[in-house]
Order: sequence, then C-alpha cells, then structure tokens
Amino acid sequence: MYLRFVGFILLFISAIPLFAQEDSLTVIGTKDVITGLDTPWEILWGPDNHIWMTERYGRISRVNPETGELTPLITMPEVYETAEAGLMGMTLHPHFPDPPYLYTAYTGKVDDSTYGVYIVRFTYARDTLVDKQILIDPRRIIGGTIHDGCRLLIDSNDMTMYVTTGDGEDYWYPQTDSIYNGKVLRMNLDGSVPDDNPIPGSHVWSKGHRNAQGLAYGPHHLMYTTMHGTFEEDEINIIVKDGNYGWPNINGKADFGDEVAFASDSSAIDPIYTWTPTIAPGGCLYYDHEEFPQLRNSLLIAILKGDGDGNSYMIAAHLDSAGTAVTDTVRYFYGEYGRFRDVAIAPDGRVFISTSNRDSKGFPRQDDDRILMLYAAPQVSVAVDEQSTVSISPNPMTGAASFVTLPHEFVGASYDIVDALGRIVRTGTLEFTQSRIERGTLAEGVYILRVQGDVPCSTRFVVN
Ligand SMILES: [Ca+2]
Ligand SMILES: [Ca+2]
Repeated sequence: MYLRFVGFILLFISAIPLFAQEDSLTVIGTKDVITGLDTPWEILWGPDNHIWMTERYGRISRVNPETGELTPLITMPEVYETAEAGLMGMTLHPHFPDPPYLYTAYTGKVDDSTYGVYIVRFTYARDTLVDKQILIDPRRIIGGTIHDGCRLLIDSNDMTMYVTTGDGEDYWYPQTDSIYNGKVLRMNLDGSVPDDNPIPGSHVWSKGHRNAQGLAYGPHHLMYTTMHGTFEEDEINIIVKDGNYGWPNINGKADFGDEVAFASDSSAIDPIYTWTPTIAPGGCLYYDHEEFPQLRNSLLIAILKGDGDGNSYMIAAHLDSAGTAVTDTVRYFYGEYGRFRDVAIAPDGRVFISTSNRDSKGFPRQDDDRILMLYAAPQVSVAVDEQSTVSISPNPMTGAASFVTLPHEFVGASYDIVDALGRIVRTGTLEFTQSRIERGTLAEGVYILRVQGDVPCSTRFVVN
C-alpha cells in the first residue's frame, strides 16, 4: 500500500526547504480489491453496493468491494475481442433493480464476413443475465479492430441513453450522418429514437468524434467526453445537441489553416482541453466528494498510455466553477500500476480504478489486471527531526549517490524515502554506519529519509 500526501506546503528558505505542519494533509491510500482480471473495460458502482464489471473478452461480473469476491453473471461467446474491440461499456437502469435492466456494448459478427457494434439490454435475474435485446441495428455501427468506442450513460431526467462510438479507423464515417460511427448516439431505453433528437429518425446526437472512451455528467448537468487524438491533441469535450466536434477535419483544437476553415464552415466546437503529446484517456467520472478534498470538482480520468512503457497514471482534471474550463491537471500513481482503463465512485466517496495491462498494449505483472480502491487513509507523520542523528552528505545530492551517516545502534534498520507528495519512493536497509544511497530513479526534488530505529528519526535531502 502506498500512502501519499497532497497539500504539502513547501517553504523555501535559501536552498533548504522547511516543511509546514502536516495537519492539512489528506492521505490517499490504495489497496487491491481484486487481481487476476483480464482487461476490465467498465467498472461501475451498483445499488447493491457491488462493483459491476465488464472484461473485454466477454465476461460480466459483480465484485464485492469489501472481500474481492467475484460473482460471474455471464460470459458471452458472441463477443469478438481483438486489438481494441470486444465487450466495452456498461450501465444499469437508473432505478435498478426495478426494472432489472443492464445495458452494454460489444463488437460481434453481423454476418460471415463483417462485424458491428451491438448495443444491448439484458435482464438481471438471480446472478445471471437473460433475455438479451438488441437496441440498435448493429450494421449501423461498423465494427473495427480499433476505435470501437463505447461508453454508455443514462440521463435519469428523461431516461435517454447516450453511447459514444469510435470511428472504426475510417475518416469518412464521423462526418457522415447516416453512419453511426464517430458519434455520440442518443436513444430511448428501448432503443427507439427520441422525438427531440436533432435529425428525425436518427440516433445521432453529435458527430465528428474519433474515439471517445470517457462519458460522464459533471457540474450543471454538463456532459463530458474524453477522446483519443492522433499523435497529438487528446481531448476533453463538452457534448451538446447537434454539435460537430470536427474529426477528421479537425484534430483537437482548430489551430491550423485547414482546421480553422473547416471550423468556420461547420461551426465545429473546440475541446475545452487537449493533451499533446497524447496520453490516451480512458474512462472518466466527475468527483466532488469531501472524502478527498484534493480531488473535488474534477474529472477523474483513467489514462491508458500516459508517457508510454507502462508509465501511466490517473489524472484529476480540475474544473472552474462553471465547469467549462480545466484549471489544472494533477497526476496520481505515475508508473505504479501501468495502464488504467476506467473509474467508479462509491456514494461514500471512495474511488475505484481498474488497470488495463492485459489489453495487448501493456506490460502485465503476474497478478494483473486489478481493481484498486482509493480511500482516505490514516495520516502518517513525516515531520523532520531537526536534531536528527542521521545525516546525508553530500546534500544536495548532485552526483550518483550520497552517504547516510548514522549511529551504531541504527545499523540494520530499515528506511524509506518519501517524496514531496508524500509518496514512498524507495525502501531498504542501512547496513553500515556510512551507507550509500544511490540516486537511481530519484528525480530532482526534495525528499525525506525516514529510519526505523528504536527511536525513529528522519532527515531531509535534496536531489538536483
Ligand atoms: Ca465506470
Ligand atoms: Ca488541431
């Protein structure tokens, strides 16, 4: 388990920083809810206080978040999993279990040679799923091997469901109204077209999308998507009725000649935020619970690629009070768990996030994939002992290593190194009265060395 602090206030006096009191710190603890999964795609909190989950190969399960017990509901042989295709988003009826309806989306065959994306409804009965109903003709959402969508979201005010679809890696689809790829679709819960959709008889709500995997309501009932750009400009969008979001004529913001021209011709809408280089945002949810003050009024976004090579993370994208601009973004769990695909939030403010290391693009560890729980952990003091019997030299560490000097009675003690965000970044044992501490992967910054002797002591040092 990692403990981390946010809200550390660093006060720099000359080159030596002093830490303020840590009484305002909130600690985010993480722990495994369940491991040994295969590419969980959707996780959501159900009214039965369980996590409901799809895995891309075709299984839907309930997971007890307290015990990690998994109850499989169905494994669907009709799901076609490859590259980015397979079983994807899921949602429950807002009044579940009355009616006991579950909605999901998957790639499957429509005939011997072609694939489509199925939007379906199941009925939940005694820990199984029965009576599958196909809500939209799957030939209208052409199934690709990549860019297949699909996140689902029900508006409980008018009982309509929104579904993001990918462009199936076809440049023509997103601007073509008759094809459902590269769109946000809107339907009644029986699959019919709502009377107030922008195009009579069509499920298309907005167009010009490349591949949105995040779809969530935020403040003021604004609807957000997170979207995969090309090699540049991943996006956060606010989705409006009949909006055109520009793809493939515009990637990200309309900031080049042809993009500007298309935007003025088509009234295309700019994203509210972009990332370049791209990081591949997955699922997102809006968070505004007091459990984690540092996450309030933000979109929590599961990031798939991040910096690549497994160096991915979760992002909290903080919003302004109107919800129409991102004021800053903060990364969590950088490089610690690999790729993240989706998030879920419990009513008590706990956050759950799922990894996606077995999706063929990750570097799975033995017990991947997993669902992690984020919880408010007891605070741990890392106050620095000003009269410490342990010292580090040279400090700042400018070379490959420094030496820790400590009294004989500390020899054999374990230590850890905590970074300025309160994360334990290294642990080890001090074998000698002068023990070498390698710089290794320590980035530039301020650290605290904590030694667990009979009388614990600590000292701070700087790496630059
Ligand atoms: Ca979710
Ligand atoms: Ca652009």
